[in-house]
Amino acid sequence: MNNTFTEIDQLLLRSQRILLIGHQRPDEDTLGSVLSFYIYLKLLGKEVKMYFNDPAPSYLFFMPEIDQISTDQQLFAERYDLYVFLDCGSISNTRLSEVVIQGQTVLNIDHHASNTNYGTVNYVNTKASSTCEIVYNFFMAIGFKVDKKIATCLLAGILGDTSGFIHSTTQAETIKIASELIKTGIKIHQIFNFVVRNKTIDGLRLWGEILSRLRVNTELNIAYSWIKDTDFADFRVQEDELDGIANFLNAIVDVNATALFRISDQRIKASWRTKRDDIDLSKFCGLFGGGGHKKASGFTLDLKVVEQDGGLAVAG
Ligand SMILES: [Mn+2]
Repeated sequence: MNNTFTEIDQLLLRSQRILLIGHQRPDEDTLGSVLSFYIYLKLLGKEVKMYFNDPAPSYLFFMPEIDQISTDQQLFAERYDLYVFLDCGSISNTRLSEVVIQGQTVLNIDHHASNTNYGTVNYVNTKASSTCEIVYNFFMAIGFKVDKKIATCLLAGILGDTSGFIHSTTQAETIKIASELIKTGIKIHQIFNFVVRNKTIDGLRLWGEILSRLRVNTELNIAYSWIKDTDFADFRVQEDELDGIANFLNAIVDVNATALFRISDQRIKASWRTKRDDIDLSKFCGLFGGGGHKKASGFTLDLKVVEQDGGLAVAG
């Protein structure tokens, strides 16, 4: 059961020391929602900090206040009145141990289908295009007028999670919200350039290599490709250059789903996408301890996988 925006408002107002937490390998949506909460709570005179397991990708450095985020676990040596999780389907998706927040007041705001309502106070809307869309609706509900800085954060999150309004999660409401955000004076094409059109030549060459590896599992009618740890050194690119490639693979017609595997020494991380309405990847990935959205989900397994006969095979 969801709490109300009024209850969330009251919880924030009566908390003084607040820690905002986003998911691992942060994207536009978790950053946009965390940063806009940070700016809002600072305006209220709160003591606020922001924690992520991993640093933000460099192409998102345009986002306001992004230099204030921390990846220092020492933040948890202190106690806070409130721990706010934004865009985190589960605690494990932050890479934090559940112990860290045991017995604490937790606010959970999210749109992942796999969210388990792990908060003390929860607001999960799986129909929202993004957590940023929920945050916008929250600000509207409490009568807070967003400024340009917050609008930049929220629009980046919406553009990121909808890949520029093309995912099935894009509703008329989503575009209406984007339109309201643009009215603050921000430029959608500038944000779009940062979020989507951000590739280097070496980065695109690596995209080409991964596209050339594409295989189809004809039994399951699934297209897949993979990324190796050594690819980044071989092509002299940062890992964040491949952000968005799993969504790009989802352009393939006539397959049930696509998978992009990241193979490391003893580990495989899978990013799944589908365009089909009758497939629930969140449930499927849940079978392997992962989760996400119906049409975009992932999981990680401790498994050694190697290249074999032009495809992938489990080693041993
Ligand atoms: Mn999201």
